[in-house]
Amino acid sequence: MAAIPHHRVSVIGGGGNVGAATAFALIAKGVPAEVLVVDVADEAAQGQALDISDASFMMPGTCRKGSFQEAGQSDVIIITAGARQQPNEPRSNLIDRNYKIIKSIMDSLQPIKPTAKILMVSNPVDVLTHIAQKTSGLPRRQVIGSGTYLDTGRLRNALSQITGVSPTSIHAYMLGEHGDNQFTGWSAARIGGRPLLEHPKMKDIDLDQIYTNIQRKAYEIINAKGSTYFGIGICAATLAEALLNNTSQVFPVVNYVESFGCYMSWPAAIGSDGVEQSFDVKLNDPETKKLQVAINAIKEICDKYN
Ligand code: 6V0
Repeated sequence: MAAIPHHRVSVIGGGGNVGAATAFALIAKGVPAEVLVVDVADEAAQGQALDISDASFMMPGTCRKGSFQEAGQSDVIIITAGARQQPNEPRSNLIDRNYKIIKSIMDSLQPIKPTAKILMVSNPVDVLTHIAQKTSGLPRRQVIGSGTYLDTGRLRNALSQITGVSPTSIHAYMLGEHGDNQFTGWSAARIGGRPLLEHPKMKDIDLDQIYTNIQRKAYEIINAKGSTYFGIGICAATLAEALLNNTSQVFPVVNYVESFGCYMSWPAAIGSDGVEQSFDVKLNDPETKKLQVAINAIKEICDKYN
């Protein structure tokens, strides 16, 4: 029998689509961790864990079904539990349904390991990250959300097709809320040390159309197959890897930004203590207005859950 890896990552809601895709991505990426699949739907958790464990035989990670108590003692706790969007339903509609679920999960996880990091994925992810921090009792820097990381991946893929440059070499972000109040930080975007919008192939590009395509993509996938999970699965696994391996990579994740006074999808360096640094992105005036709209929208809801 293979040795049990030193680190433990638990996926709460792992019986569902996003949780299973995340657990699978952790194994397939070669993250050397014991991955626990945890869910109130016990049989679904068992089925996903058994299936994913079949994928682990040549990889450094292992996978099994786990309990809430074991999950509370994990190094990284990923939350994918809860209701998902129905076709054409905005993410913000999920708040009441998912608030109760997140609160009950935090109770079930107690006592939570003081050094654990929580990664929220369930929607609306900005507000649920705030609720997870409040109800877990962990410091703010140890509780983050996947936020606009997935949207940023969609943006970089689109820009890569236009410019011919790898998505990993395009420094452009979707910022704000993972929802209707997100916006593109065009003025801060860079490629090869130059402003992205000065790239010759960006000259005649309709920027609003790129934004609209990114906004619509989740709805397009949900309408076609019921839910989205592969993209977010790899995003969540990559963030967990950064937390475990102390990589200090910069991601647009939901983190508490002191100058805004709220959780927000904003670039932050992620390491083994959680958020190591948050950055002061220079935006132009129209973008700053969009940022303020996102701050107001998130604060208005978070204030109800203090
Ligand atoms: P799903 O396939 O219905 O899975 C949800 C799982 O949660 C089910 O297995 C439930 O049994 C489980 N669950 C419910 N209550 C609890 C509880 N109290 N404790 C443990 N498990 C519980 O949904 P899916 O996986 O498609 O979506 C899950 C969440 O991810 C939803 O909130 C989505 O909106 C959200 N997504 C977030 C994305 C992002 O970019 N942040 C992207 C896609 C989906």
